[in-house]
Amino acid sequence: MIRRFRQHDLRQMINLGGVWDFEFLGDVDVESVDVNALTYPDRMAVPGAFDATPAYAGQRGLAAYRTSLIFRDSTPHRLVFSSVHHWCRVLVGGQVLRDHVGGFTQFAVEVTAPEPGETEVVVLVDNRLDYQRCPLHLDYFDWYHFGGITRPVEFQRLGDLWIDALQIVTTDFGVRKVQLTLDYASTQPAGPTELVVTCDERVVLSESVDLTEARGSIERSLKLEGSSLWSPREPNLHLLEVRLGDDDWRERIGIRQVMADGQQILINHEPVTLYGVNRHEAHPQFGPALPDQILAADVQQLKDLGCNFVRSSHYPADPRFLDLCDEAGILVWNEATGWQQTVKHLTDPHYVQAAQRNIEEMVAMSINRPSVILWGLLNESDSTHAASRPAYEQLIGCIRALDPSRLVTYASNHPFNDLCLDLVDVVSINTYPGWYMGEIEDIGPHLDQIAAHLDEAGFAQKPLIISEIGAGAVPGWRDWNATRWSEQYQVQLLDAVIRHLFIDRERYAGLAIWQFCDLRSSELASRILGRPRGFNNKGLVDEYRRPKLAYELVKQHYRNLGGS
Ligand code: ADA
Repeated sequence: MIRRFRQHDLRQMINLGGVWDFEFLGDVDVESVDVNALTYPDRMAVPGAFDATPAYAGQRGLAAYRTSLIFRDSTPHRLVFSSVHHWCRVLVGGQVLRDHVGGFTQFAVEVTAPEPGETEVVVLVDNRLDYQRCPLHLDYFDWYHFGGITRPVEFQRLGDLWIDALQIVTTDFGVRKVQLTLDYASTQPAGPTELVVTCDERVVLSESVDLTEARGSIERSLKLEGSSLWSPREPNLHLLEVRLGDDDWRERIGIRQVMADGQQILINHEPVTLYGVNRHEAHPQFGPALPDQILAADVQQLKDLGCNFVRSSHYPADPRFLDLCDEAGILVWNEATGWQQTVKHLTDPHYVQAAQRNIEEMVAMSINRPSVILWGLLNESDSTHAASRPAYEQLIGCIRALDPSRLVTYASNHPFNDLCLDLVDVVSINTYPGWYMGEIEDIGPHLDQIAAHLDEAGFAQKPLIISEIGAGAVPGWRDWNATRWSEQYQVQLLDAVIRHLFIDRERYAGLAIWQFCDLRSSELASRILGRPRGFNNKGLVDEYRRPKLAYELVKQHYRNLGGS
């Protein structure tokens, strides 16, 4: 029996989810805030987005959240924030312990020698769009930047010796071999310590390790004999439990290997075609702070649609969503935060550094998820400029150094003049024929032209994914003329796309339709005038996940094609 969503059994942990004290401070300088003078007149849910609640809708500024903790002893403790939007400062017992830039990624706040007893935790959360403070979230992006403590928060007692990180990579799926890398930390060198690893409760390693340093890494190659492989059709998971001294770390792993071979993507040496959608983590009532029920319901709908693939456009997916994808056998393109970054951003060390940190955090939080087969970055950024290339090289290099076991891609909207496609394993193209340019009958010729150009440009031996394509349909808008914005037009366009890509053609390794659900967009006039209701309406379901006409069409195609 595999228990879910719990990384530790022995480590003392408290989920800090619930209702916290709250005060909205507005457009103030964070350095001028006297935390002791705050009165917290309101209450706010954690996880939650404060500006997805009626009282703070549309507000931008600084907000203060407060709760309290009890330290039972003075050994190191840690607060783990799964995501705060989109800049924050964490204070424990009145002391500033850390600032963090960017939503959608996990970070920890260490309390090394706490005073035993009850202590106040204050999180100053800023949702203003300020490039200097947070270059990862900018006002022109085609999604709304909500603010708040948007994913779960945990309080952990680490004790004197703890496992700091654990990475498990399949090195040879044929003989079920995995490489385990465990980082440990301690208050002082722990000396001889027991290390035990079990797989589905069977001991696969048991030894005494001599920890002569306060921090270090232990690497072991393990053969998990008798275990079954993970694949989209048979997503078999195994529970790996690692115990070091009195601490533990548990991961559900899938034994599988991903590679690109010519135009194909292979899982365990079997070719797989990706039938999928792009998905934002968004809901009118929760913003990006999706409750478990929505996460589970989204995965149900992806399965119902016949998808075997989802792209986490345009930021790292919630680890709880990835857990569900691991179980459902849905392959994931997990993407670092980015949206149409310009040459100016890509040549600015301030931006590139923040983007690299975001990548490091994304990889750390999802490295053990078998569903993740692709790392993505820099959606539709300016890869046509020679000056942008060093940033692509640095960031892609960073991903490869952290995880050579997965494929790397980025969604390009420059199929004819991209200068960085040689850096990736999979070529991915976003294009909107029949919507932003041309008519439905132009779709086939346009896609053929892209594929032919890429093949001639030297990428004939790389898999090709259409990573975005779609049409806006205002929910419920049906029209005799089947004009743009009607649900019928979306049906006609997606029908033409899917028939063109997959019927009698083998060039395409996958498709991610733009998009799964409608979502609130940027409120800049330049954007909103092309976004009826203030929403990007290209969803197969609306923002409340109610299916549009195109849902059934895609479902029929994907199921016939064999998505799931
Ligand atoms: C781009 C972008 C998406 C979305 C889409 C659209 O391709 O990557 O985030 O904005 O266009 O709907 O126009």
